[in-house]
Amino acid sequence: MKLKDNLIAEHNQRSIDLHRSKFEFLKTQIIDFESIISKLIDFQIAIPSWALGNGGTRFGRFPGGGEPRNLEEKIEDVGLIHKLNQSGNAISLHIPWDIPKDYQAIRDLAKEHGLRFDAMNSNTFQDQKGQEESYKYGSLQHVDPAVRKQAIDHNIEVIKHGIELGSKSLTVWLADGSCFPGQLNFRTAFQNTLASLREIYASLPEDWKMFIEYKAYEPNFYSTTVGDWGQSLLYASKLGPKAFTLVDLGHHLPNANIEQIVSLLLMEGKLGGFHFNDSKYGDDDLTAGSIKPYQLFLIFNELIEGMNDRKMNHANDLGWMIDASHNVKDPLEDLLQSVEAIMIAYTQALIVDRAALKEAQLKNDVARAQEILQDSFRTDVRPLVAEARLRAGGALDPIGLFRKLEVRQELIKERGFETVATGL
Ligand code: AOS
Ligand code: ZN
Ligand code: ZN
Ligand code: ZN
Repeated sequence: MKLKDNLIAEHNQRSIDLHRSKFEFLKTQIIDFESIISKLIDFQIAIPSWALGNGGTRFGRFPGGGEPRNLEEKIEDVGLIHKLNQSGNAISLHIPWDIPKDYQAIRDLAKEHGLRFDAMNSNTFQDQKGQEESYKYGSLQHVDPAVRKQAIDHNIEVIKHGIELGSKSLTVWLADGSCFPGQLNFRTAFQNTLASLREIYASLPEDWKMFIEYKAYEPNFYSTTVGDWGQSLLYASKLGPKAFTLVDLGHHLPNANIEQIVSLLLMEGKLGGFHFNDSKYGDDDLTAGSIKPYQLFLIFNELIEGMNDRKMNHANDLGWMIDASHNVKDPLEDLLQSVEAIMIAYTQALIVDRAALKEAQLKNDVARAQEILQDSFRTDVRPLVAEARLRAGGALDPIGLFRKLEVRQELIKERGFETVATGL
C-alpha cells in the first residue's frame, strides 16, 4: 500500500494549532533552532530488512500478520515508514534473506519510495540449504580452510549484490567463537579471521567501507572472536582505511560505558556506524531509547562533540542503522518509535551548551557540568523534531496517523497472515 500526500497534510492540519503553540514556546529557549531543524531534516536512519516482521525468541514467535513476504514488500514497508517520518530513507539488506531477483526492478522500486540501500549484511551464522560446509564451529575463524573459503566467497557475493544496488558498505557480524574453554586456540582463531577478512577487504570497491561488528557473547558463550570494541578495532586497524568498527548498542557486557567507546573510536577515525536499539540485559534488540534514553543522549553528545572536532558531516559520514527485533509490538510502530527516539537524542545533544561545558570541565566544576548535560536532556525537544518532520513533508504524529489510517489492517488484507523467516 502507498500513503497519499494529501492524507498526511489533512492529518497535520488537525493538530497544527497545538503543534504551533508548543513549537513557539520551545523556540524561545533554543537559540539556533533553524540550523537544528535543517540538521534534523538531513539526518536519515537506515531500517533493517529483518526487523519488518515479528522476531521472536527460541521459545516461540507470535506473528502479527501483514508482514512483508519478500524483498519488494520489505521495501514497501520502509517506504511507509519514510513517508510518515521522512527520516528513514534507507534499507539495510541481509543476504541470503534478501537476494534480489531483478536488480533493475528493485532499484526502481526503492527509488519510487525515495530509498537508498545502506550497508549489506552477510550471514555466516546459519547453514543454508544445499551449502557444502557447515558453520557449526565458526566461519572466518574455522580450522578448516574449506569452510573459511566458503564464508569468504559468501561475503564477496554479498558485496557484488550491493554494488548492483548502489550500496557502499558491508557489515560483517560473526557468530564465531567457542562455547567451552579449550575448544579453540584464541590466537589461531583471531589470525584465521584476520586472514579471511583481508580477502574480503581486497574485494571491496574503492568507495566502500567494511563495518566490523563486535558482540560480547551469543551464540557462543565462552569466547567470541570479535567480542568487543578492542578486538574489532584491532581487525579494522590491521585491515586498512576502509575498515571500521560498528557499535551495536546491545552487544556489550552489562554497564559498559558505550559513550566513552564511541568517543575514542571517533578520535581514532575508526567509528563506522551504529546498530541502534536498547537493552536491559543483553542483545535484547528493544526499541531505541525505551530503556536507557539518557545513555542514548550521552552517546549522541559524544558523537556531536567528536564529529565537530573532526569536521565530519553529521548526516553522511557514519552509518546510522537500526538493529531491532519485535516480539510483542507492531514492527512498523516500533521502528517509528526507534527513529523518533534517535531524533530526540540527536536534538538534545545538539542543544548542549558546549562552550559552557568546556569551561566547567576546565574548572573541574563537576556539578555545573552535570547541570549542563541534564538541562539539555530534560528539555522537551519533541516539538522541534515534529517541526522538522512537518517541513520535510512527514506526519506530525506518525504513529497516530499509522493507526488512524489502519495501515496494519490494510497490510493484513493485502498480505494475509503468511509469514517469512525474520532475522535475529
Ligand atoms: C547479531 O547479533 C547482530 O546484531 C547483527 O547485526 C544482526 O542482528 C544480524 O546481522 C541480523 O541477522
Ligand atoms: Zn547488530
Ligand atoms: Zn545483535
Ligand atoms: Zn542487537
